[in-house]
Amino acid sequence: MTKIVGIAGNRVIESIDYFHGNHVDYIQTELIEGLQMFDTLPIILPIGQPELAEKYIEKIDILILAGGQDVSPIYYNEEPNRNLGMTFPPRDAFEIALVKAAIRQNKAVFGLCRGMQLINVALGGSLFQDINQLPEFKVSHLQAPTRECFKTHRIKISNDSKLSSFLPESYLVNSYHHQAINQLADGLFATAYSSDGLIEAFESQEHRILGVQWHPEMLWRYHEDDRQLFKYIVECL
Ligand SMILES: [Mn+2]
Repeated sequence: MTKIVGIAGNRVIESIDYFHGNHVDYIQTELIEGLQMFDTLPIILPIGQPELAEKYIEKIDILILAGGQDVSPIYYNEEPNRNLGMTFPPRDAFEIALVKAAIRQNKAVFGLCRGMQLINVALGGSLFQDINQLPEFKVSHLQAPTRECFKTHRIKISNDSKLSSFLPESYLVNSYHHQAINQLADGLFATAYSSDGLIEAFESQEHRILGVQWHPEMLWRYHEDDRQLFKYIVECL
């Protein structure tokens, strides 16, 4: 059966000049086309009122949360660190409501990079606002300007995880984050770590949740493993 996949959109705040005075809600083409490899109907959910989340979730089978701005620390009760990047609280509020509604309605939820962090915050966890200020994290998790199609750091995947059913224990990923999971929310289990000890994936036993800290949408054209990840999200999560 064709799965309807709702991808929570981002907004180009700075797009006034390019789009003739208009703001634009969007999602990356690579993410849409990764889903279109399989039997899906991807739709973009424009940023809206949190009160609409339940109705949006009723229309979809799978919720996907993509990358982007830092999650506002307002949502995990911290003051902003001076190295916090751009935040966009209306997106956070809408996506937090979508995650909660998807769990209530037992829909699958997949988050990548910021999306993974957002799920953790929605469920009561917290983030490191800037890992580059913390000397214990020695691995480079911001690989730019190395291109996104190249995998740059290694992670270790737990052998009892969902990911281990199609990925090897020692696995290479790309990396574009300066934030990371700090306190993991109740009900989530870390299933992959970088060699410096950051959580690179989590799942839930109770709910249909998978989060990864890397960007599979930038990799699937080049790496079969990442096509398998999209297949898993669509067919098994
Ligand atoms: Mn990383």
